[in-house]
Amino acid sequence: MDHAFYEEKDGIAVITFNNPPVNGLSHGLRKAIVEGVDRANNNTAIRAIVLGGTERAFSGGADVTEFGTPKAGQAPTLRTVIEVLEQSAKPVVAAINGVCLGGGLELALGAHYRVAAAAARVGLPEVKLGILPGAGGTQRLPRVLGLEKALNMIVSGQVVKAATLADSALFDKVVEGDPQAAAIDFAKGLASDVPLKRVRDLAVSDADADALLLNARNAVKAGSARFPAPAACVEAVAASTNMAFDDGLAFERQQFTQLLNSSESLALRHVFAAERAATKIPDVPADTPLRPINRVGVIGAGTMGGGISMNYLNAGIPVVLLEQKEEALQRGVATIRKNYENTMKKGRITAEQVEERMNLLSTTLSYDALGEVDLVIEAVFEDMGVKEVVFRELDRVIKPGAILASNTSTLDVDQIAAFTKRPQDVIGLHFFSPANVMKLLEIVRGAKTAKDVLATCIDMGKKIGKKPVVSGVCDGFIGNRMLYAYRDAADEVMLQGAAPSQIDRALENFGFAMGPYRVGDLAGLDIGWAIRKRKKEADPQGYEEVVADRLCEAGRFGQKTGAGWYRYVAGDRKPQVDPEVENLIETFRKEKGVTSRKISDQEIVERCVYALANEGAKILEEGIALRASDIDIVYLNGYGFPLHRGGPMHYAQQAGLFNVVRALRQFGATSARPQAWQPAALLEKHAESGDALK
Ligand code: 3H9
Repeated sequence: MDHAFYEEKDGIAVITFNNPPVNGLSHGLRKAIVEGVDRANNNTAIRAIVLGGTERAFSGGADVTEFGTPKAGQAPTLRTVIEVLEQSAKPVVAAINGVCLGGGLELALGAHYRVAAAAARVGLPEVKLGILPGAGGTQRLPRVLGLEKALNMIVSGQVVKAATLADSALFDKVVEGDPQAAAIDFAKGLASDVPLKRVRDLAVSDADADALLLNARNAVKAGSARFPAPAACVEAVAASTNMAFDDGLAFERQQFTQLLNSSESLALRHVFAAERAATKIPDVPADTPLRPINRVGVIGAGTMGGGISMNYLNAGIPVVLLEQKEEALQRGVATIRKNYENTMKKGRITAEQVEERMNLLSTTLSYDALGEVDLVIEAVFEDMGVKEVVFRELDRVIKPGAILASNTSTLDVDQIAAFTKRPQDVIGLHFFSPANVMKLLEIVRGAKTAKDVLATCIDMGKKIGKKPVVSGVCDGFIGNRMLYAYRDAADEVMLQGAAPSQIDRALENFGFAMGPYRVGDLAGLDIGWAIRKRKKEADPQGYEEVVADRLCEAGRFGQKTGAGWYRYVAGDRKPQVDPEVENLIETFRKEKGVTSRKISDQEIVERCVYALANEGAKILEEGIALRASDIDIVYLNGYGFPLHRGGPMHYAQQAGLFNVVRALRQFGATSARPQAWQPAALLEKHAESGDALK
């Protein structure tokens, strides 16, 4: 493939990048740019060089797929390409359209002149991948934007429209429409006897530099234990103010290399690729025609139904909300309004936006009002009998071709689909509470779900700002099924001697937003108790009692009753360790014949996180999840797994699958439920071969 096209137009050499989808600066493209510039410089008929990309992208930056491969460092490196531009005897003009990010912007900063489309989007988002701009961006951007603006952009990774920077030295010209024609005109108008402009020759001057840098250092301090990149960005930009240009470049380079090899950057880059992979389904072609979603019906105006509705209202899609009783409907609508008004008070939306969104919401008590919706999502009580009534009604009233979705978190979507005469149109859309906030959307593909229904739901999920992940049908789907394994692992280590507070602390230090017992107290322990009581009734002999049963028997349902795994002082959500709970657990241990032992935080983390990864591997080998990285997306966006660890499967991979399997076997050897620790066959296979889980 030609990575760039070279043309000559009226004495101007035009080099057009051709590396779809976003002109990532791969080895092939880097080489093609240098060859083009050399060719132009060797041709006496050429006066100037114009570099550009496509309408979509000047360049999305360094080719992230090359990271960690020999190609990344293969000559010419991006730094060399930039030097070649800067030292070109003939003027180089960058014509910037679409996105111009990271290495793409660094490349443009190596040109002598820059002409941009007003709508082009520019930025140095490297920090979001856990690195910093490594091809001179931290030294050159402050020279054209000034210290403050450049510092903010580099530390935040913010991407802005070229029009907003039209007055800065970043651009020589900002135009409406096609920047290439404008860049060619600009190049033709350049006088031949004027010395070429080089960004490296500009000074970074800011009287407040010390104060700005101090502020920036303070701002990034808190997060730097988990994410070192923002602090490194500040130091690299600081170097632009107090080092000679080439020394600044060398400092930036050293910081870049260090970050590139950090586990945080590896995790963030994994997540970048994982998010994009998750929406691709091998047997569903990318060009599958989508069904239109112009109107949505939601059944149930409780917390879940209300939150789900808000996603569509936010995206400008009208919603019809259905309830059985007028009172419940009014309560649901009032909650939605209150949520919007709270967002407005925080200044995130305007009063007009609140009204606009509320005007898109209509309500009904009758299924017959749902005839015209394109998608209906039920969020009613989690009981198969109730779902049956709802789906039979929906099948009666919903127009042909509309999508029928259940928000079930555990029930069998195939069984639900069988209540209708159109199982091909039925799918699970598992939103996470609060549904208007949480990013995860588990899309449950039934055995008969049509491909275009799946493709439409993935696309719709992206449009409403969710991270969609496809799951097959099983109890708990991907996320909750793994959660059972995680909680069981926590309960087992508690039984062996760890206090709930130690378990929570260990997992919070690992990076979870909240440990499992604090989560339990927040969510309420009575819900799980009710489920367990039903199980016990159904199978008294097979039922295995847990400590949580004792808490509930004592009326300790969590925060709402002032006591659960912890004690709470009225009006304060801060958990207090409660000796009563410790006694209760110790009694339970004695009854079970367990002598408690001292357990390290590391063991707690390994047990809980490896239990997640092991269940994840079973889900993968059963084909419930399509990829290991899909499981990571589920855990990062729905279950508070720490981002800098990249998800449970990525974490296990980094820990070494051999080590994980070995630990699972050890945990199983001392467990009262050894089968729960049986390593997944897939984990064993990969531990043996050393191949990465895919
Ligand atoms: C860097 O530059 C380091 C330098 O400072 C130093 C070097 C020494 N490379 O997001 P989308 C692919 S670090 C290769 O779905 P959108 C992406 O995987 C880099 N491929 O579309 C996807 O592929 P597929 C700094 C890339 O329109 C397709 O493009 N740059 C790259 O919503 C479409 O992506 C960044 O951090 C890349 N750099 O958004 C920018 N970027 O179709 C990261 C994207 O096979 N990228 N792809 O799934 C983005 O922010 C967005 O992808 C972008 C497009 C705004 C470009």
